Amino acid sequence: MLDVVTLGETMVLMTPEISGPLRYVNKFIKQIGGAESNFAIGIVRLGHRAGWISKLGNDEFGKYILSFIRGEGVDTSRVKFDPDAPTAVYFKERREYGESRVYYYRRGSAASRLRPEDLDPDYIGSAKYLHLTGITPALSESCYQTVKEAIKIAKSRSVKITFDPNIRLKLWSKERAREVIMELAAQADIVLPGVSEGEILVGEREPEKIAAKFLGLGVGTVVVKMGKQGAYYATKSESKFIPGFPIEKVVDPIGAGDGFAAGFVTGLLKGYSLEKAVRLANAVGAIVTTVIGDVEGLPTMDEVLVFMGEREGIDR
Ligand code: KDG
Repeated sequence: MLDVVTLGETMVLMTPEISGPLRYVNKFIKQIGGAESNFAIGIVRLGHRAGWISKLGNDEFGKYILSFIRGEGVDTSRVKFDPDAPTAVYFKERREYGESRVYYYRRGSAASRLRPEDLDPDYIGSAKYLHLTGITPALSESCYQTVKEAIKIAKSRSVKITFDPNIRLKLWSKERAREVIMELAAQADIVLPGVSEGEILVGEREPEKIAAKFLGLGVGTVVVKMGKQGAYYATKSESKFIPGFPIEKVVDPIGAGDGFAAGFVTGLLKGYSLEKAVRLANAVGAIVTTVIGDVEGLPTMDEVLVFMGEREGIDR
């Protein structure tokens, strides 16, 4: 029995040792990144059970990713190796000002060959939540069909669907992203857009207006991520803005949204109120930004409680 199941691509992440244009970088640290496995690792660190469905190349990078994610305690029993396609790689480019950039080497990857037949309905049906993102349907037509099939299975088995738009404009156009993501989000129980995603998807920048658009489609709960400011949640019967946690020095914001989602779903699994779950989500997202890497900063429940001032930390 799992608490959550998720599916998507994980890549080897090459993180430069220095900031600046990649052409001048000679040394990289090998890490991993993938929105859905980041989320699954986050769920496990926070004390629940998660399964991750994917495909990896039958190569050294694929083996590295599998053992890393399995080593974190995520169930990887439904991960397949594809002998005919490689594991994807992505590079970050660190900048001292503005956002970090990413460069993908993922076209034709093993994960882009995920097909609806790769899904085991009983496996998805054994979880309480299915977590999906807008990255997977952007990878290929077969990935898009796989996400739609996963939604169908979850709905037929009363598994709640959480959906994070995670718009990646290096993978598709704004128009196509809007069309597909809105189609998928409308079928989810919980949608977690960022403010800039709200602008692309529903043409609004105000959290209240973004949430109203998704609620109007029949989504039960919308949580709008507002970065360091915090988040705004809304259902048909309640809504509230929950302030974020100040972070002195953000060293790497990539992965914060996945940490936020893991914190929020963990709160729901613990039976927290929406307000308390969003507060936990804000804290997890903030902590992730303090460590270089997409998953390395994901905290345990004890660490988050200390960070939120709800438990005393003992360091020595
Ligand atoms: O949310 C963080 C992810 O974007 C990162 O880990 C890599 O999955 C990834 C992607 O497609 O960019």
